[in-house]
Amino acid sequence: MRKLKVAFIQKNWEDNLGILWISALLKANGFDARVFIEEKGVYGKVRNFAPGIVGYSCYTGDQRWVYSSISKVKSAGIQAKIIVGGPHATFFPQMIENPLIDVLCRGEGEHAVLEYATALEEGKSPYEIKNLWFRAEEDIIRNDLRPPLAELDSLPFPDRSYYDRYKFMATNPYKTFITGRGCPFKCTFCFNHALHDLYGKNSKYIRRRAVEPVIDELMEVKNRWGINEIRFSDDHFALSTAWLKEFAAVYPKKVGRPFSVNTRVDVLDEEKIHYLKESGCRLVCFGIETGREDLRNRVLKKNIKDEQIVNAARLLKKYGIKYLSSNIIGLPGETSQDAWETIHINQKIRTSLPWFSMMQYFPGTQIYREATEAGLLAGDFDIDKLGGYFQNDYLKQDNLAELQNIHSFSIITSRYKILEPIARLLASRFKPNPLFKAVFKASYLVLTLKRANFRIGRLLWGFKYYLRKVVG
Ligand code: B12
Ligand code: SF4
Repeated sequence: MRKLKVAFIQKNWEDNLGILWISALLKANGFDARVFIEEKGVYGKVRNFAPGIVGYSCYTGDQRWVYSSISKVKSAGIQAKIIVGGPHATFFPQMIENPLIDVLCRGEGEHAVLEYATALEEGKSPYEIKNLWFRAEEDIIRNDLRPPLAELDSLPFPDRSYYDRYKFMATNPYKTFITGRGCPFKCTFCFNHALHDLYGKNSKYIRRRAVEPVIDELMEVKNRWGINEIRFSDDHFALSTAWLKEFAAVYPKKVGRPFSVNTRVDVLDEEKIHYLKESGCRLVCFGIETGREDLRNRVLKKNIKDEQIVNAARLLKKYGIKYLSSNIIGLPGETSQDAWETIHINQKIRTSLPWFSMMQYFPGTQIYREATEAGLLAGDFDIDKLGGYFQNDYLKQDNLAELQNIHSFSIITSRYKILEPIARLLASRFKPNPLFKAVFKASYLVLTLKRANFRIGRLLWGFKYYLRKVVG
């Protein structure tokens, strides 16, 4: 065992596969790595572990928490190098200017962190390690990116050993897995085109694990901690028919647990849906984004026709698979009628779980660049103040308040068309207010319960999660 230890601290009681994969590779190379979840007394526990490196994964919106947690690490007297990675660090590398951070990682972290830990352990200079940026003396060292890892199966399985210390995580009825990385599409609001551009057009960005190791990983987790239901977090689980066919031949016999996947409607056909059903897929999540086909394809570059959405919904219904649609309100130039069109298409296809966010303008994305250039983001727009998926207070558009109200009524009117006239009246006449927001929260709660199939075990776990997260 090597001497240097690496601690990762995370905010949420959710598996962060990025961190778990880095931890697994460190352990496979003799380092002691440990994932800590923020809770009472966590900084004392990290201090007792005595890490030489403390790492954070940062999504856009998480920065303030990351900075405050690093301050607590320092106040606890933990003398460790601080490294931050994840999508926000990748697209907003200016984070390295913050004196709280020693090292920033852009792109994939497994080999970068391994090389960094090895350099520290062996007393060698880390300053040329690819993917890493450093604040050294007066200057910032910006190293190039290495190509994306060609063979995902060369990695050990994500290190879930922290379930043994956090029993609550082990009892999570949903466990998350990933069978591939990368997405071939170029939607302007998503991080994928930006990441692909960063790696270079010729890089092998889209990678899929073989079916066998995926099943082995699932079996390992099932046998050691148990699995109730699975969420595959891949951007596109249903890209390849051959992969799905092979998966369907093994999964039901060996793993046999219900699962949900993300995909696009234009890659779904009856054969793929048949294999998904045969495997035990309970829920398919796909993006509609907007009910206005022209906005969907011109502004968001989604390249999906209404007809493809309707067709996929019909097939999923035929096979008895529920579907969740993700929709966005607050597109640049979106009129209130456009937003209602998004609700209409959900009414038309009778979406089982209509999920609506307010547009998040993330740094690095094409839509962020275009909106900034067009002066659409308010002068005081500050990415450190992003409030999460359901909030956007900074789009400079006269109808922003009405769009926020439509968002509040989006889930309920997608399900109950009869409520639309009254919702339209309220949305156009009143300012956003706590009552409208309560309507959203209540309908979102029902959607979450429906997603959990109203099963008591899941509901109880969800309730405990809420208490831990919100009450502490
Ligand atoms: C599953 C998922 C979730 C889950 C679980 C999140 C979690 N905490 O684990 C849930 C549903 C809770 C969720 C919520 C959110 N999510 Co989310 N989510 C994903 C999803 C679909 C998969 C993540 C994943 O496992 N990826 C696979 C791993 C291997 O990749 P990775 O995390 O990027 O990690 C690699 C590198 O980034 C790097 N790295 C990561 N962490 C670290 C840490 C260190 C120290 C180092 C050195 C390197 C490093 O190395 C890793 C291995 O190579 C991604 C889309 C995607 N395809 O990644 C979106 C995604 C990450 N989510 C995103 C966002 C914004 C969010 C939210 C912040 C949205 C919001 N504003 O509310 C919330 C809140 C998240 C939170 N605070 O935890 C964005 C991030 C964009 C951005 N610019 O930050 C993504 C990319 C979606 C998108 N299409 O834009 N999310
Ligand atoms: S298809 Fe989905 S994952 Fe792929 S780029 Fe578009 S939004 Fe992102």
